[in-house]
Amino acid sequence: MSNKPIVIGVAGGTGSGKTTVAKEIFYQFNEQSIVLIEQDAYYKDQSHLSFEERLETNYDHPLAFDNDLLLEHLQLLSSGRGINKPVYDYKEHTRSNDVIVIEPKDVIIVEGILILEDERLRDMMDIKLFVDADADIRIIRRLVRDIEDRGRSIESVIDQYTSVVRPMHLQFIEPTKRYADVIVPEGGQNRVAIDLMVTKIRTIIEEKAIL
Ligand code: UZR
Ligand code: MG
Repeated sequence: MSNKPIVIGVAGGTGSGKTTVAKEIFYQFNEQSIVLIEQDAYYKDQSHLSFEERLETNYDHPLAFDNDLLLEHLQLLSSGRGINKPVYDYKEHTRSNDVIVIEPKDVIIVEGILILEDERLRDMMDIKLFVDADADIRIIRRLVRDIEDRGRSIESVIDQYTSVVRPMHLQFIEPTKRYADVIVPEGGQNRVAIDLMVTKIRTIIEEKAIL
């Protein structure tokens, strides 16, 4: 890999299908040439807080993320150096002691609810996507996922959604749609949008190879 990598941002609200879109793009490329970085991995280290204090954190607020570290890592990858990607422990609500070593690649996909909120991150991206889905579909997906995968109760998911997730979405996530190059409706199901993205990325890679 000789040239600067292509950085693609995939934003969108919870349950919008952004992780699916990011993975669908990811799987179309050779693992040697692409890497997927989840903003979730860059939730701030909270090891200095007690477990009870960590439960009080607003995880849908821009300040919950260590964007300085994410930016530094994107810059390192862009300059051809590897990174130690942090691993977030959802059970303990803090950064774990593990890291994942990531070598530089041709294509970097950055995926997360608030990746378009930080101007410094936006400036790193060549293509910015906002995956869109109606709020009723998103809450249904979130309910199923949190109950099945995270052992939450219906009441706790609804309570968290109405008190935190929804207001933060309206205040911080939805407004970042304006920064997107492409708005993708019906996220993971949208084959046309995914194929268009893959074609576009391949074109950029080929152009860079010729330069
Ligand atoms: P997606 N989140 C947790 O539930 N627990 C944590 O420790 C850290 C994050 C949730 C976060 C946000 N909110 O809505 C969601 N809360 O992960 C973002 N509360 O992830 O886009 O995949 O839904
Ligand atoms: Mg996700």
